[in-house]
Amino acid sequence: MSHVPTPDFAALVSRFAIAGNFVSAARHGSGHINDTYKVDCTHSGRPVSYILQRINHTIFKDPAALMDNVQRVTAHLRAKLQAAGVSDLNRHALTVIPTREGGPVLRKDGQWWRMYHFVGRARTFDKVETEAQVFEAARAFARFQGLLADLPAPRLHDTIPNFHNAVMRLATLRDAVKRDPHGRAAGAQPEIEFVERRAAMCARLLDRHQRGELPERITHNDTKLNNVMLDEQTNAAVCVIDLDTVMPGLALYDFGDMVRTATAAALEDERDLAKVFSRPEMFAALARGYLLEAKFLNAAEREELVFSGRLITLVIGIRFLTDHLLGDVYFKIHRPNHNLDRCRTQFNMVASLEAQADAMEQIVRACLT
Ligand code: ADP
Ligand code: GN1
Ligand code: MG
Repeated sequence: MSHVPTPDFAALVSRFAIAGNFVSAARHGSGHINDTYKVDCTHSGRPVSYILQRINHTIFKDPAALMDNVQRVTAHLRAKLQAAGVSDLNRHALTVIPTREGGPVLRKDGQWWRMYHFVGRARTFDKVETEAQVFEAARAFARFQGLLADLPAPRLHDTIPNFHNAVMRLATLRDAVKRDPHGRAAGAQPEIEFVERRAAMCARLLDRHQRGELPERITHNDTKLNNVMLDEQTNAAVCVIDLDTVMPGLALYDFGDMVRTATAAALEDERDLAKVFSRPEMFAALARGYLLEAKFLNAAEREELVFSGRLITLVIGIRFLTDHLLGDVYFKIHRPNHNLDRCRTQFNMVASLEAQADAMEQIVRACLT
């Protein structure tokens, strides 16, 4: 969406029920999907900040339904945190700022905009630095799943249907290879073959779900590490963010995406593949943090924790590869072949996770006893 001209931020922000006067707005964060800005205002002489986001409505086809989910989820989290005696609720649950008309999202010139309170004195990590950070982040995502377990009906909207459906993602890749609209398949042959050698992995969790062994839960579905904010002083988890994909899913998809991002020794787009591997000490911290909190997991879910890391990493790699073949229409790119580079790191991670699978199973078993 980078072709969209720079918005008139002052005019946009004036349509939301914020306290204070607009001062400035600047691009913020490194998400691949939405356009995110930090908005600085002053209120009674004091600085106050907000997050303003243009929802990517090419990807999220029904932003009104998405915001309905976000409102229900954030209200539920807030009520439960309040009941548990948590103070400073705007910092611990994402808080939607309504428009002046009272709605959760502003429709303007064909774009969809929303605002959140800015979670201050906290930061996100594209690459995690310490085991304490991983432990805290994993606990936060597990707690998030636990707090949402009793969200009242109706079922949340599927903001992106089949989001983690590995069989469907594989079929979409195969179709992209066959059509090859940009002539890029020849240059990605080793990556395509890497996937084909692992095609049988794709149905495993879906089959167990269909057999009733893996239950549907309310899950975050995008638990990469930069979607949880940690206190910049203490590293304590402050707030789970990026709630666009919160919807019914498998708990294992959330655990798997944490394995993919929290244990990676390098950034998602690192070109020096020698630097890309899964760090066992980070996996241990992740398993400890997650399992300390996720007491709700059943036996089948526990059995598949280690596998889920390999699967989700393969699937995200498949999605990067597909987007590369289709001309970079989904993930934001900042250089040529960016999605191919991202795909390569994911497949290196898969290979590293395969090599460490037995050791990882032992770590999980130790956490469970
Ligand atoms: P995307 O879907 O594009 O990943 P996110 O909602 O994750 O968008 O936002 C991108 C980045 O902006 C986050 O990684 C985080 O650093 C920052 N961010 C998002 N929401 C907030 C918030 N409420 N307070 C502070 N920072 C935020
Ligand atoms: C996207 O929105 P962001 O940047 O947190 C993507 C995830 C991928 C991730 C890969 C809605 O996450 O599914 O795992 O990029 N989100 C969506 O970095 O597709
Ligand atoms: Mg994000």
